[in-house]
Amino acid sequence: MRIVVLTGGIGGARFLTGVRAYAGQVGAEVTAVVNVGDDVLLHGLKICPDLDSVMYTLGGGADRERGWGRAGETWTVKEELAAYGAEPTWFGLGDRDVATHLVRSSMLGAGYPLSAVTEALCARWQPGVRLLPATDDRLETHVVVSGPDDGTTDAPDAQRAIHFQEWWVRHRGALPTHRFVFVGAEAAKPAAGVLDALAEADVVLLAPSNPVVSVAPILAVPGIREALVAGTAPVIGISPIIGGAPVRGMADRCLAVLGVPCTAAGVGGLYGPRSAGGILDSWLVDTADAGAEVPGLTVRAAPLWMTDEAATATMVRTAMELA
Ligand code: GDP
Ligand code: FO1
Ligand code: CA
Repeated sequence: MRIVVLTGGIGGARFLTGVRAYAGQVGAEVTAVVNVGDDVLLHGLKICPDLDSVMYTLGGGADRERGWGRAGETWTVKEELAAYGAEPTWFGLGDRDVATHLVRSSMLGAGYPLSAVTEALCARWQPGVRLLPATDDRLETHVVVSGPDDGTTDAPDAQRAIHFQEWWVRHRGALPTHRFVFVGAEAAKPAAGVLDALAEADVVLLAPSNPVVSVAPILAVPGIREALVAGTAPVIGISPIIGGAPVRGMADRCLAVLGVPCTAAGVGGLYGPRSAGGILDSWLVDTADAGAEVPGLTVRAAPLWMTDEAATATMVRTAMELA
């Protein structure tokens, strides 16, 4: 049995620990197709937050509390960069984390595609699932905002696009926000292995990741959404929204920008049923949202709190039953 998971960072990484445990019980192979829209080039380094969150979490090296970056991290490089006044100072690169970005950046500079670099990094972390970036091409989520920048602008209401990391980490998503743009998506191609994995999948799971800035940029790569829709594998989504709120992160802000209600039914409707131009066959919601309806979809309720690996594996088993 082959399971493909479309995933973002922290929520997706948690989910994948459960998928890996379930796969171990039933002898399945798992491929995760990971968002790259959060990726950013800073201080000459290529940083891939979602790939790293998944790799560190599955490899046992993540800071569980913070959710991103390495456990046991120190911040000397960050302090030294700040001493030079090197911008941006609002983005924290940990010393251990920097080693990952150095290896990645030098391999990319030598001409290896991101998928091959990810495989090389995973040789150390042994995540137990195959990690594929959605694309090897440059694809970045930018956010069209207005409001004060540095306070000196003559036209404070003018719209401008900033990188997703600046929107989230620097401004905490609090600027007037108009839309998300996946820069480079039109020209991007699915990374090596992605279309084959989807074609050979027995089941496709949409992790309970942020639908707007984690899953949508994956689907924006031409060919991926089409492969999901045309594929024979059932596509089952797991709601990231429980009782009208994201468990953590910025999904509420992102959904508001799209005018989509921050509810399990709202996100299910955003993905939509495959029978009516969407991508889903079934939608799993939390027991707090039992009774949620999405026209055209089989909706089932089960506990969706990913409190530990066992609870998450049970949740995955329920999702697999929907297939
Ligand atoms: P990011 O890329 O680091 O933002 O992580 P993801 O996009 O993969 O996941 C973020 C989403 O995970 C958020 O919208 C949360 O609502 C969701 N999430 C986090 N923990 C849980 C949980 O225990 N259960 C469910 N159902 N969703 C969760
Ligand atoms: N999130 C923060 O809130 N502040 C940071 O300084 C920060 C640095 C950082 C460095 C590497 C990395 O892989 C992730 C990092 N994150 C940081 C998390 C990241 O901004 C977002 O949570 C994700 O991109 C959302 O998926
Ligand atoms: Ca993300």
